Amino acid sequence: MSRTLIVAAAQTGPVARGDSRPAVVRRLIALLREAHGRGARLVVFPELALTTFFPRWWMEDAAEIDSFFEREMPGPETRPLFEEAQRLGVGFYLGYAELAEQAGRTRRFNTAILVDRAGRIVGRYRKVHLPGHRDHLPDRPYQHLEKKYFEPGDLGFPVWRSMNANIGMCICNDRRWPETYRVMGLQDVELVLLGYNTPIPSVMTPQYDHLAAFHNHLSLQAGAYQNACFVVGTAKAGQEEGSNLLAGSCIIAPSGEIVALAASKGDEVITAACDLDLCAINKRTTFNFAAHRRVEHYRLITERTGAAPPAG
Ligand code: CDT
Repeated sequence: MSRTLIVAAAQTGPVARGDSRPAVVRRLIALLREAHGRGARLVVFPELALTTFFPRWWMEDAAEIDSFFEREMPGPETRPLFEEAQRLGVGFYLGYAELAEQAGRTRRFNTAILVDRAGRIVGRYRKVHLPGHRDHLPDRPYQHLEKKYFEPGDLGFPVWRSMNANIGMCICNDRRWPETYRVMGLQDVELVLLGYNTPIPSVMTPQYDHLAAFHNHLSLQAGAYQNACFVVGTAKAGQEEGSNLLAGSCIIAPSGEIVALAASKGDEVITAACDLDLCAINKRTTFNFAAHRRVEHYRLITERTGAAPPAG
């Protein structure tokens, strides 16, 4: 039986600070319907898809901060997306800001969920590699305060067997780190799903702003090739509250080739027919981990966090 799955990246254009959740959810549903009309059975939405990219602003008022977070998923405003996806028989990835009450403590994460075709949440991922800074830098027109608003994810990089595929998730900056893909590769991942908000100029590396699109694809293509899996990267793109967000949503094959690419900076669906059995080519040969990895030489990867020069 063919394991070809039509997958969609549902890129969105900007979401304004004043856009209501129901209005954003209506946009996501329109994209979901378009993807379904093109045969997609799995749709990937962006990181923090329900709101504007609020970590660009320093905020101190707790109620204002909490207004960007979801306390339940689905909640009354997001349930229509779940219901429509279930009606259409389409699974999806959705990024959002999660407020969780755990062991008597309020915790905030940059989260993505995997929802199966029956509308059940089958996977939850909390962003591990939080970029930016936590201190107030008021001289900048835009900041990148993910380290202030979120805790690092506490769930690792699981892979779920769902929809006849081995599926993993990560979020935005995670895509730049080879460890992200390799931990999932070691669980035989076939599809890595991720959403992103990549502001240009970057607060970290303005020297490389002209290379933002290149670095995006470089990271996604390397992750796919070196771990013999498909990667779906979905942007929130365009001029959002005066900040420019990178577009370039794409679907990458296990060969590392881009097989679908968004052409706009707005709401746009791209699809690819992903033959999941193609993953086996490199999983059995060049990247047959069991045959070729030499873990005795990789200890520094988990023992040391920051780089240190050689002794002497
Ligand atoms: N959202 C997110 O993770 N954005 C980062 C920007 C890094 S610059 C602080 C990214 O990797 O695209």
